[in-house]
Amino acid sequence: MQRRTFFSGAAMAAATAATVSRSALAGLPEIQSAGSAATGAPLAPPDGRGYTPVVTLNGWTLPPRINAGVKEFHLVAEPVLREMAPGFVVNMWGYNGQSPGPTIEVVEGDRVRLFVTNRLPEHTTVHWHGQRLPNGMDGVGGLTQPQIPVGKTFVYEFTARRPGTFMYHPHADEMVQMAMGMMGMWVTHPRARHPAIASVERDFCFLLNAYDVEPGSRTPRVATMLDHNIWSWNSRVFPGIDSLNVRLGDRVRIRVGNLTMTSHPIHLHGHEFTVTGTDGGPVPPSARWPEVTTDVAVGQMRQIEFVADEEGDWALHCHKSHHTMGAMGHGLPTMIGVDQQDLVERFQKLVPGYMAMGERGMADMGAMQMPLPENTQPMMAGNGPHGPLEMGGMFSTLKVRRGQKAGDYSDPGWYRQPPGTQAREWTGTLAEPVRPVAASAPADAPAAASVRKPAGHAHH
Ligand SMILES: [Cu+2]
Repeated sequence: MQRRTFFSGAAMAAATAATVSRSALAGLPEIQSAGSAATGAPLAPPDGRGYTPVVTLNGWTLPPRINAGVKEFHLVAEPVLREMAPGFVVNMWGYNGQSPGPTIEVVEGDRVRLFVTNRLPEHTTVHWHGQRLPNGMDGVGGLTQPQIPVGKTFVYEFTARRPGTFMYHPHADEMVQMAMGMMGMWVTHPRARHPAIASVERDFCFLLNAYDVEPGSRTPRVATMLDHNIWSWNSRVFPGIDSLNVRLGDRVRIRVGNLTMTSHPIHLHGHEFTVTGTDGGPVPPSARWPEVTTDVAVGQMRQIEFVADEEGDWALHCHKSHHTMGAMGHGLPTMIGVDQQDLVERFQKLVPGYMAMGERGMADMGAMQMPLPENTQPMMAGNGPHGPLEMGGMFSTLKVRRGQKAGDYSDPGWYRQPPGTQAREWTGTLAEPVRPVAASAPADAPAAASVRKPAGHAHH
């Protein structure tokens, strides 16, 4: 088998269209592997059927081999190195060179054959989350099939019966294999115009995933149940997550799947959206309502849509604020208002370069060049056009530009706001605050408001 490095969607599409001999079709489809965490170009429909292909953030779409009308894919489960952000590389398990694995993109009614080769050090399976399929193709090790042993290849085959957004992941030693990054997305486009599925100009997808990577280490801790410290989209953390670049007026769809162990309220600035689809399929238009945040629970998928009709750089992020942070010590105390100067001087005698954290909040940490253990993503990172962004984890931007060309997904750079449209300092004199006069207060009223707190938690 030949191994090839993935370069671009266009190159892949060309490779797919190349003539393949009949004897070659009897063998396994060649292994296609991604060498980097760059966002791959959308893969033009390989059989000429019209749909807007998806763009997988910091991921790519696996080109099929078409064999007598069947779309064939070859997934290789294997250890990979994933660069989660520039300079932060983690040992993971994934598919075809990356975690997550490549996106599988087909059309409703397509016959699909998936070869899965196991190059992990233990057995695995692939479960096709959300799909209608014969029971024996559901990929639950022990229940619907024997596990795929180390070194072996299994074949899954079924018809993509309903359009929608799906995920794939192992149903074998799941806690370990998903904690190590084994997952991917699957998009099935409708075969014809569908009353509940709009055609869009931009279609993005990504998975929410989470890891527990101890600062200074390179391998996720697989026994962590809830207390993960790296919150990622497609195994990338801000500022390593690419922006979603669209043209002003585009109808945009974003498909978000959650394979972490907690829910993520995904929030978009500057626009309202509707949830147009879930794992169960398209939401009937009469059942939709506007939102600016949608919670994506564990094991769920949410598909949101909106018209990008406001120019600018709009934040798109999880609204749990610790999910937009990088790794931090779990025991970090709140130090706001605590004068640490005396302590700092004493510590600096013992630990040269010691810095106090958080006396005025934690914003200083975004600008500080704190010495960090090797291979550790800072808690807050990234610089914008107006200073440090003080973000990490599940954060990116929707960049809406008048001048973005149709089909151009490249980053247009930072938005230049028209003069007079940005928040600015007010330089007048500050008046004394006006306080109400308590002239008619009863004589026995307390002089100042007081709050009595319960002495313990026993009374709650
Ligand atoms: Cu979150």
